[in-house]
Amino acid sequence: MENLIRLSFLLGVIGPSGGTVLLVGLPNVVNSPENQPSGTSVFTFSVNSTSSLSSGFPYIINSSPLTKAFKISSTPTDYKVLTTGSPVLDFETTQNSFDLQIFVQDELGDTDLQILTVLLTNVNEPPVFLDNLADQVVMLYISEGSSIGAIYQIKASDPEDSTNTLTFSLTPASAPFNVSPIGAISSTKIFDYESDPHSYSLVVEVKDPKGLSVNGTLIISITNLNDETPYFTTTTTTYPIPEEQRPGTIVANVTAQDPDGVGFINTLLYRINTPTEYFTINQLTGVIQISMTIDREAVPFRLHPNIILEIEVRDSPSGGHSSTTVITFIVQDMNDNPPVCSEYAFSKSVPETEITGTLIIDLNNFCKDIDVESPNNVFNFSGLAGLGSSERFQLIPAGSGKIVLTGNLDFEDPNNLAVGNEYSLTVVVQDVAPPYYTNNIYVYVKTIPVNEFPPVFSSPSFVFNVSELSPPGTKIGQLYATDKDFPFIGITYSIVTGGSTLGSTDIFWIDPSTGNLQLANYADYETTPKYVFTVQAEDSGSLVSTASVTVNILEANDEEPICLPNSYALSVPVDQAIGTNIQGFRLTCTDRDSGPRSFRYFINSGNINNHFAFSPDSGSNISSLVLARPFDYSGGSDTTWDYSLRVYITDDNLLSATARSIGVIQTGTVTLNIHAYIPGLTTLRTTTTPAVTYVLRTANVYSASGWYVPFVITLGCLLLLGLLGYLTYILAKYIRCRPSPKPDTQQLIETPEKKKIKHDVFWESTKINTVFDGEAQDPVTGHIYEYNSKSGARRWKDTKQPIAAEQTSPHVAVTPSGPTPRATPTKREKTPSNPVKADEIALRPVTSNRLQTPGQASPKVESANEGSANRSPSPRTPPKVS
Ligand SMILES: *[C@@H]1O[C@H](CO)[C@@H](O)[C@H](O)[C@H]1NC(C)=O
Ligand SMILES: *[C@@H]1O[C@H](CO)[C@@H](O)[C@H](O)[C@H]1NC(C)=O
Ligand SMILES: CC(=O)N[C@H]1CO[C@H](CO)[C@@H](O)[C@@H]1O
Repeated sequence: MENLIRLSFLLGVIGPSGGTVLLVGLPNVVNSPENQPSGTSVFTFSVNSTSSLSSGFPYIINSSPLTKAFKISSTPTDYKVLTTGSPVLDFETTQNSFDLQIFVQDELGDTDLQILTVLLTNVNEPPVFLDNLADQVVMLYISEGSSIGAIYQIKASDPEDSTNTLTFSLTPASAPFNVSPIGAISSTKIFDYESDPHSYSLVVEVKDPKGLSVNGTLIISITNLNDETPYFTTTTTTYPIPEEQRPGTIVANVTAQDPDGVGFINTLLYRINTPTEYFTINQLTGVIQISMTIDREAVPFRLHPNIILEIEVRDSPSGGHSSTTVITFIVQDMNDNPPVCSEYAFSKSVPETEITGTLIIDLNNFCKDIDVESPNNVFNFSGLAGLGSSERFQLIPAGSGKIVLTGNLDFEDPNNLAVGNEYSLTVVVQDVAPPYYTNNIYVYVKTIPVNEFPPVFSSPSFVFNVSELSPPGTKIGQLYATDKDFPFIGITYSIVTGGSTLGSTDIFWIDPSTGNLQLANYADYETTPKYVFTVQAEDSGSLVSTASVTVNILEANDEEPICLPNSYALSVPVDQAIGTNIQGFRLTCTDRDSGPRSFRYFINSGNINNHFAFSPDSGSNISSLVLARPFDYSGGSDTTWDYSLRVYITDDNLLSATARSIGVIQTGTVTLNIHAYIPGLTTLRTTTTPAVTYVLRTANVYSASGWYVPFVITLGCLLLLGLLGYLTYILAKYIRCRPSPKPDTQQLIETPEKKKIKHDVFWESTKINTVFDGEAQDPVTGHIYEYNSKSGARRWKDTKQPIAAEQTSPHVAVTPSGPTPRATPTKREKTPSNPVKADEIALRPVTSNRLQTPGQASPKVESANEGSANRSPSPRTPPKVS
């Protein structure tokens, strides 16, 4: 709608005008200075109108040249042409004249149009910068140390005339810069970044000839150069550090500075020049850390605990400046090692006699602490304990490792028995510095028994009795010795042969362990009735004591009576008087261990009708055989002519009855053969008793293979039968008319064979030794005669020359005629002093004994008989024929 109105207004202007709107006061030309800012009033005018103006009017509808540098604003009273400031109208650069067509229209459509010419007027302007100073602060950087000289060229000109000379000045004037007339700024000194201001702010003033000026700001910064050597700021050069620090532990801060300034702080680089594996340094911060645990006790720190490092700081990774310093780490000892002992268990043996104050063991010799410095390497001992140890062992001085005996270990002390012979001690070895490491040490003290006392016999002398009958092995007694030593470790007994009893150990044996004294052999009282010897008791430690031992050998009846003759043949006439000695027979007994009065005689068997007895029957070593009861053959009481007596001789006569029952009785035995005969009867008795020896001799007068042998034997037998018949006849006749016995006048032996030998066709050579084995007294003459108990042969005895008679007595050879070479008288006479012959030995037991009636016993004869018994048991003289 409004546009339609405006269009119509325009049409009206162009058409007929006759309206009431007028622009008042608009000159044709108006001057306006150049370069006016926006809103500057150029011209004021008013409008005369009867009606209201249309909105937006008055209005610059056109300008020449076209510009928007002007506008119209209204006030309550008038209207003003103002500069818009855009564009700024500059005299030197824009058109200087502008025609403004100002149009106004009211609501009635009335319009007016006028032209206002604006002429720009020139105004003097200050110079302008042609460089960056024109619109900003210019930053300039110059390195420190740069040489003096131009640093900047100002470019400025005067807008009115570029040829105008401008003047330049700098403020503040104190700044070490100046500006030349042509605008060249120069430094007036060599800058040191470290000592001078790092920047300068300069105001550059440029004046034109008319005095207008323009200011520009110039900031000059001095740039730092790496021209300085860094230096260490750390003043500490010695660092004591504990040993055994863990890797990573910070042990030192090395700091350095670079005079080049703050801007270069991060470029300082640290390093350790000395080769080391124990430290590292942070190359940026200079912090030194442990990289490997250091053991003060190890080589080389044990001897050289100082570690010297050269530290270098450099202000550039490459090149640049560097300096070094030396720091020293002193590795300090820590108590990181306990006391260590080579052993923790010790065994010591101590004699029981060890005296108080003896050092048992010094544990210091076995323990050490490898820590280097005191007190880390100092330790002590304490807490000595153990059963029974308090009274006996102490650490002296206290705390030391010296265990000293302070009590007694005597085994013989009963108080010590409770503990035994070994003490178990514990000791604690401990550091004296924290953390107080400890270790237990065990000391076993074994008490060794000492042989202090010799064995002592229960008695200084011992007397034992032992029977000589006791067999080897018989215990004689016990020797007992004691030893005060404890523990008792055995006594060895032995016989120390002493004095005159050499060889006693052959008889005795002592059990080395028990002291039992035993027989090792038979002891013979008859040889040695008493032994005295020394016995020794020896303990295991060779301490010895002795005792005297007397062993009495008790005589025992171990020998049997030996009686001679022990076998005999006797003859007794039937009319022998009672109580008389039979044929003078007697037994002579000896006993090596029994006295002469200890014999008892009794006849054990064969004593039929008790005809015989021994007198005395006890109490003598000689007893005679006597006739106890008379013979009575005629009355028929006796029928036996031959008696065989077994005689026992015991040696217990002196013993009591009880002793006999328990004692040992030895018995000898004698066998007697007794023949009773009728006196006066001559007989030839061929017996086998030892009294007669038959020697049967045959001569080789015929050949066994001859034809005549059977004939001769038959003939011989017939002749022998005839002879026997004749002899029987003779005997019968003789007995029948026998005269009364007259032993002292009759020859009792005849040799009836003499008449017959001429008929013999063979030789029988018989040698008979007539032995007079008995003696008797002729009741008529009182003379003693000898008789043969077997044959009854008798002879008078020559009591004055008994030995000579016996020695010279020839054999009685009752032989047939013929050669008997052995019985020649010449040979006998040549050897009177040595009559013993082989064929006579058998006769000896008989011939060497004679019975003797008790009343006629003559010591002289006895001794003579005994003395000659061995030398000359000679045969008796041939019987005397009276
Ligand atoms: C070294 O410096 C670091 C950091 O500044 C600090 O934590 C440390 O305690 C210092 N160490 C020594 C030993 O000075
Ligand atoms: C017999 O005993 C006596 C002492 O009574 C003695 O002198 C004599 O020698 C003894 N005879 C024999 C053979 O022992
Ligand atoms: C136009 C202008 O600001 N001029 C100033 C330039 O600097 C000098 C010195 O500082 C002043 O004195 C001027 O007024």
